[in-house]
Amino acid sequence: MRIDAVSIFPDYFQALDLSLLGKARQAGLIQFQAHDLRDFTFDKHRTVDDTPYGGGAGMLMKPEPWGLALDQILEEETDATIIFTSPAGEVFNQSLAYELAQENRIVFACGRYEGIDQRVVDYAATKGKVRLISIGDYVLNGGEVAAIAMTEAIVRLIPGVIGNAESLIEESHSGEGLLEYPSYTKPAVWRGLEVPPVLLSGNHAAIAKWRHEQQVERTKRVRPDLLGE
Ligand code: 6GU
Repeated sequence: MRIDAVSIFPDYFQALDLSLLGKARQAGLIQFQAHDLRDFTFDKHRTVDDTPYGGGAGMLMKPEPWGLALDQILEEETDATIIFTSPAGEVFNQSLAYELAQENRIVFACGRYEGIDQRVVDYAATKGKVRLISIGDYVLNGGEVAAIAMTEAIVRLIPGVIGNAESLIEESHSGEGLLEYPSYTKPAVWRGLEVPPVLLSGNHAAIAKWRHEQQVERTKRVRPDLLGE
């Protein structure tokens, strides 16, 4: 998979050099390239924003640099998914991460200010599959952190990126739709706090039952919406 991100703060994406994602890139499992939107401007101030037609607060990102950036990044590519990060988009979740992990090419268009001229979205739709995606019901200053979060969630699902594929099955938000159970490691007593005795019992059926009860209890308590309640 190849992922590109267009932003006025491409340095944000240095975070993707680290850890598992960095290893996946070194192993050639993914290619990632960040692009500076200002490289597609021609004026002295490298202007990317302007006032909105019809009035209203704040500045909007102007279309011309976006058009040039998308043309250069996509060239003859017709099969890319172009994701506009937007608090007004569909909400990202694990099933969307699985869906996007099947793609060959993803381009993140990271908006700042009050957003991007709508014609950029309409133009992008002539070049590939467009989606507007939010990472939750709160407002960020720009889409960079959202694009990094989505990239991490997507890339770790690509076969070979996570060494232990089993750890993908048991985690929260996959499979059964329950949150993960609490986990413990050694020592058995730490600062007077004990590991639940069932985990030391060696009784695998009892351990599985306890873990499932913990999952249901935790999910009911903090995320009743996952249970349809
Ligand atoms: Cl994708 N962008 C911005 N600016 N804010 C957000 C978001 C995205 N998702 C949640 N809040």
